[in-house]
Amino acid sequence: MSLAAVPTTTVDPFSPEVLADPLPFQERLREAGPVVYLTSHGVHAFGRHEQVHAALTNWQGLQSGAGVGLSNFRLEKPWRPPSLLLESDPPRHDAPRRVLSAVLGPRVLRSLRERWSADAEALVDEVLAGPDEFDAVPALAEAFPLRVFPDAVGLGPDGRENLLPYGNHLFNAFGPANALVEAGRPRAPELGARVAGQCAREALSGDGFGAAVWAAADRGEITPEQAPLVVRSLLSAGIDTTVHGLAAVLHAFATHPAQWRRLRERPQLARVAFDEAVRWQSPVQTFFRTATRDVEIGGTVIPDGGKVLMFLGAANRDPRRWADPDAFDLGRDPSGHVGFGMGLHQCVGQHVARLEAEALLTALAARVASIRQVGDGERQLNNTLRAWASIPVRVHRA
Ligand code: OVM
Repeated sequence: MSLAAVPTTTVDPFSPEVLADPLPFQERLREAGPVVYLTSHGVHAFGRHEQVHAALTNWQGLQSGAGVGLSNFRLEKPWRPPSLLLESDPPRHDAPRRVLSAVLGPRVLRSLRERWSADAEALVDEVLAGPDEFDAVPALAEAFPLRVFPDAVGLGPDGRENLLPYGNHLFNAFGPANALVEAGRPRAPELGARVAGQCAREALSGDGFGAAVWAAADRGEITPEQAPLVVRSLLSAGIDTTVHGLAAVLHAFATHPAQWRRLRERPQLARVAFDEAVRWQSPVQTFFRTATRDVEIGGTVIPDGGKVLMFLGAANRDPRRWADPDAFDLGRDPSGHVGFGMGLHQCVGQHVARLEAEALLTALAARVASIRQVGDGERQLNNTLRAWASIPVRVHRA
């Protein structure tokens, strides 16, 4: 183990300047060393693929149960009851994970494929019936997940407008208590209560993901107390992530016309295109872990109880791991990216996300000869998400 001092930086990665344009900071972080100490928050950070991967797969040494944001649940009260999946460790993590993994398994997704393809075709036809120029964020990236996912969970018609504001605050709350968190705080208790209400058995239809979670409780696979929190994970992790994942792939194609032509020639590339966009934009940029003991990563000892910050987005553009990392390229194999995490906690809904993306991209590719971004668009600043408020595009119908 090297005794060299750990490089430090005073830059705050959650400042508005870095959130608006995180790539220059992430490059400096990677080049500074395998581990960098952030004086702004008193945490060690990883920007290289090797150390981010090592941290994600070391659940024994780096726990999630003390929170995957900056806040240490050993010392501070969480703003909401902790997630049984995201913010928990084996063995308590495993039953909820098994249940949700089965609920979102291949058999269920096969049954959704046809319906979601038809839904995507209908949405794209509606959008194309309007002006050639439109904002792809509300029209497609938000509209499609909001059209299919709450129905698949089995939510009632009321209260769906709370899902995006809830998710936006949740993902901000993983970061430091900065202005983004302060802005969301007034509504947080109300949004938390409304979303919790939507997780009750009585609030859910009999045939969705939510009912399937409750059925697992009836079979004794999880307790009835756990069921609403497992449903809450669907509503927490399943909306903003897919909205900004779809925004990422739409932005990618709208700025890479040759790649769009390639997708049109081979629509089977839709799935790899989505993963490549998740690598390239990394809609979920960062998560923290907490050291359960003194643990060595990249030649540095993280002290027991110390928080570490994993830059998924930086790892996904690490030139040590990827050739030409800044290129959005349907010809590369993006597998091994950490945009869905890695290891024990790797995104349990990733197949749902891919199915949504495949349905939407396939419908678009069949109907849209060209899609070009007109103007820079507008980012939506968030402490965790690399998000879009607006992506203006012009399309030509096929
Ligand atoms: C959860 C949860 C919330 C946000 C994100 C996430 C990316 C999970 O409540 O389980 O995974």
